[in-house]
Amino acid sequence: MTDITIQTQAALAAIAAADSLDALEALRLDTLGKKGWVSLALKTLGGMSPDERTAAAPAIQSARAAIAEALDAKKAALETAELDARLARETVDLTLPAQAAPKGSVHPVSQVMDELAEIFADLGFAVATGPEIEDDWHNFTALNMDETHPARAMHDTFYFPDKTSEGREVLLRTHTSPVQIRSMLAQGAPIRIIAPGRVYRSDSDATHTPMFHQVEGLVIDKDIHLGHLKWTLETFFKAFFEREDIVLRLRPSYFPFTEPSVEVDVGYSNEGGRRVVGGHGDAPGHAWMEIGGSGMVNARVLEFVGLDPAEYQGFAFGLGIDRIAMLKYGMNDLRAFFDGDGRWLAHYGFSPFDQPTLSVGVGAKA
Ligand code: FA5
Repeated sequence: MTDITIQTQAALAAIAAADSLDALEALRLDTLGKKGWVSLALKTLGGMSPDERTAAAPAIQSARAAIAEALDAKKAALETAELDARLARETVDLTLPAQAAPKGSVHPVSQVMDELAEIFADLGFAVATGPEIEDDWHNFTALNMDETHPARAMHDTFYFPDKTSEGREVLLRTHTSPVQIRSMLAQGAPIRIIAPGRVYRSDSDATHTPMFHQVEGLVIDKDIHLGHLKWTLETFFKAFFEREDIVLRLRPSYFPFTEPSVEVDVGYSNEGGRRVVGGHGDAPGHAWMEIGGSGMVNARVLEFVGLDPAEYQGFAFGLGIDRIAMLKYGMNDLRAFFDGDGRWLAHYGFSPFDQPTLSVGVGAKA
């Protein structure tokens, strides 16, 4: 037997006996590695005469092929064995309680809803809810938008094919205002509620999404006027943004369910590409951002729910929760709210222990 044959047989035996991937790697380096004996032997071919090369080359090349094949086969076998061993070792007992530290976080929208409830509770408001699958009577008609009212078309409504037993259209509520109707019908007056929740419109870009969140506010009592509305919103925003220099602008507007109606804008400035609320929107470097609609509840709405407008009046407002969350926590694309991206949630989410309270602060971030 030639030296090469003896060396090859020894290498093949060592490969067969290797009991770990590390040992196998050491054998690969010894043979086919840059300084391995097979590679060095191959290099000697270059210095041989053509006759010598013809005589020596087949043995070296077949040694290389045999060793490479043996290494590959052994590697695959060792990997399979290792995986089998791991699978046998790492059994999971699904009946055990979770041991890892909690990884979930509270979505900024949920956090802001808790903050809203905390601030408005302090102002004497209760939290009311209503169904997301509504009928057109609560969503439109009782809010003074009859079937032919043009504002119905402006809401880009998602309709269901079926009707209710009373023959009403079924839809995904386009705003939280139907909760005003449901609350007044259930409770009468006086009333002081907020109603946070999901609403739906067929609408999508960086500041509009087909599902978004609003919070409705409703106060009905005797002698309520627009001044109460402005004070309530200003007091809320100062507590919410935790700063005193909040300036609101009430802009005349139109909603069928309020008369007069005002659009609420908040002054902000741009700092390093981030919108920071505070200051007068007309001041240098500042602008106004629309955050909601409001007004005095239309007498026709009070009549729809059986209240006497000569006795009771009130105000209502509807704010975009996602917009105020973006402003407070510095996000710039609304669509990211609903992507379910774990990295976004890890960055912008809140610890479940970070409960907003007025004494500790409604903006504390863990
Ligand atoms: C309304 O929905 C009225 N119901 C508000 C209201 C309530 C007025 C009570 C008077 C009395 P509007 O369509 O303007 O109004 O929506 C209110 C706010 O919701 C907007 O200012 C905005 O902040 C937010 N909003 C509206 N559309 C979207 C959307 N597609 N994505 C995210 N936020 C939105």
